[in-house]
Amino acid sequence: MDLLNCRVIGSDSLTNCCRRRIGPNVDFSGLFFYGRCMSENLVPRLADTVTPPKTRTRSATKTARPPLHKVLLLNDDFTPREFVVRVLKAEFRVTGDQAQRIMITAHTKGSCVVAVFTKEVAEEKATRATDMARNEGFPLLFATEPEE
Ligand code: TYC
Repeated sequence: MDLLNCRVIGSDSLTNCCRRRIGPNVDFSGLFFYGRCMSENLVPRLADTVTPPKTRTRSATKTARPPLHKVLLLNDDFTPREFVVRVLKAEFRVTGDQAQRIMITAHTKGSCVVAVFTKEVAEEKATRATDMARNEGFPLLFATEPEE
């Protein structure tokens, strides 16, 4: 008998059924068997008793990602280009090349997406970068908006 390998599933009434059919000296307390008939030569083997793992749908297990927000750099006519580059490097950890390209894009197009973060991080970075400019008396502005 390969009882101890059987998976614990089912109900008390099935236990009683096993005990009755297999014999009174066999203690099955705590073991519940899956199936209809439990006479000794019909005791299920491991392969028969293992319940297949529940297949979950993708939507049930998927963890929702937090909505992302863009940080935008807005152009103005007064902030020096070098200062914009310095703020970008300091607050957004971009390279000099990347900062230069972001700055030129905002300068020519009016605005540029700097990076994308969770809402709180995007707002904090935009505020810190804008504050850096205010502290130096420049009107440079960073804004945030939800990503589509
Ligand atoms: N337009 C500014 C100038 O010519 C430079 C600048 C670039 C300012 C990008 C803001 O987001 C900006 N001095």
